[in-house]
Amino acid sequence: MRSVPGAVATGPQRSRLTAPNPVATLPVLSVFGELKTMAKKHRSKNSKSKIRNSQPLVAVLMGSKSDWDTMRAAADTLQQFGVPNESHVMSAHRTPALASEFAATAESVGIEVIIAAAGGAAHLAGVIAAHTTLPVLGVPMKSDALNGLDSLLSTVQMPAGIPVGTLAIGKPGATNAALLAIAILANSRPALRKKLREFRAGQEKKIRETKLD
Ligand code: RP5
Repeated sequence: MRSVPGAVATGPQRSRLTAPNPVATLPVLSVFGELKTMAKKHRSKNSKSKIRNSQPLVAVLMGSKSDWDTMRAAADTLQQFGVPNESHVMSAHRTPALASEFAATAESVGIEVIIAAAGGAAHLAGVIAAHTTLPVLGVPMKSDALNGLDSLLSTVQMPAGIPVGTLAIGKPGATNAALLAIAILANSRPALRKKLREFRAGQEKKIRETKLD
């Protein structure tokens, strides 16, 4: 076993990405049978969640560790609502096989929503969405060159057929991606719906009670 270059796990699932390099071991990326077998073996050895003994329901993916400062807002929000989640770095262009493999097998391991963040020519969310019918929420990262406008357009402008629900650029988008993931999960989880309502009520109370100097 060795680390996959450019795919360092961030957060709770650090060990999950120390799989054999799929690029090296799989000559044909579209052989999903093989990919699935490999991913299943890998996941069964690395099934820890940030919330103990819980199967992650949301995966937070990002193209680079440099995105983590922003994307920890998504992981923290999920954590705040008690939603089991996992965070990983994987890239559509630097680790294409790993990204495809993760997306193609996510549903079979219990993931229900995938959040995918990337910057620049940001195609991670689109590539992930291409390999799964799970809802994929894209978060455009603020970029140095164009302040995130490049990331936004690359993520949001999916041609008809493969949707990516795109949130705002940067931290607001990261937080809202988590809240939207929670709203999706809450459709079949009344306790989560209740928490979401309480969260909204808390926000409302804060604004109503705001006094200016
Ligand atoms: C994208 O390129 C990443 O999502 C990141 O936002 C951007 C820059 O990556 P680094 O050069 O910082 O690794 O793939």
